[in-house]
Amino acid sequence: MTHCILIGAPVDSGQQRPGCLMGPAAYRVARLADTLAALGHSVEDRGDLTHGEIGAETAANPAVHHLPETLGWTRELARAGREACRAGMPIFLGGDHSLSLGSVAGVAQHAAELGRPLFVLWLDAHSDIHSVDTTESGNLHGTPLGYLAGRRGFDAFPPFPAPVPEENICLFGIRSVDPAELAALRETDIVVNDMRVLDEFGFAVPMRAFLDKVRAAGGMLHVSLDVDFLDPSVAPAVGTTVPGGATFREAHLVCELIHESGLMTSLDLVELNPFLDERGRTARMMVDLVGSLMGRKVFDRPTRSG
Ligand code: 4U7
Ligand code: MN
Ligand code: MN
Ligand code: MN
Repeated sequence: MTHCILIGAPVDSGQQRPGCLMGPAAYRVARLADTLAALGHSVEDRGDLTHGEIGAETAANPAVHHLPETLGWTRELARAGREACRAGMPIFLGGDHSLSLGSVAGVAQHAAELGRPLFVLWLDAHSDIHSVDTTESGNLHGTPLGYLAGRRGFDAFPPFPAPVPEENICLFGIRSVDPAELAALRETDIVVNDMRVLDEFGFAVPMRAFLDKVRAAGGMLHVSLDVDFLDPSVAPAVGTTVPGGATFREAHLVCELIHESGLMTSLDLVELNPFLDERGRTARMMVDLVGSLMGRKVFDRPTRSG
């Protein structure tokens, strides 16, 4: 059993469609805490963070918007994340994906203090590897992977505490990559399991390969789950839908494999926009997936991977 620490992060500044700030409330209404408790876990809800004091920083790239607010969130989330890691497993309730600029910074700081390698699994339609300099939309929810991988172009941000080595990062489910992101990815050793790979090999084989690598290294595993990893037909409540995503069962299988590995040490739930939802079904889907990530199964059987 795990001590789960819920951290509400009503971040809305990393993109331009209002509504993600309602995410933490929607997860609570969809009974996230009860779902975890029913699986035998202890749950501590630390409530919602705020971005704290903000400055007047500007970026050279004129497209970038809400930089000071995003920096405020980043500082606050890094602080709260590091603190929560010491007490249990943080589950960050977003909020748009710019929250991972801070959540992973806090987690990385903690892993560095323990002297353990950190691995990051990015479940997303997008690669989110822009920098502040390369983003064309100016939406900073497209940059967190660039920051945590230690890319250039984040001068306005605090230096990332312990950049995650490229080989420790796995993109999973992607199907929308901008030209500048493609150029960046081509230069890295990041494992790119795009939908083309998953169509051919299925979800289980590449997922097990990555989890085996984490286990062999004695690593900690941060999972960042973007709602748009899922196909819009099962998860419509997101501003950046991309067709051809994970089905209901594919997503659950991924979560079940992660649970069986016993490796996950922190989790982001990001990009839910409850204002775009249909009677709460996306919020409930996400809570359901957390159930699978945290041990819900139909039947007990010996597992192949652990
Ligand atoms: B998300 C995009 F142009 N790449 O930079 C951009 F396609 O956190 C999308 O994965 C970013 O939802 C999506 O704006 C960020 C776009
Ligand atoms: Mn996305
Ligand atoms: Mn994302
Ligand atoms: Mn999005």
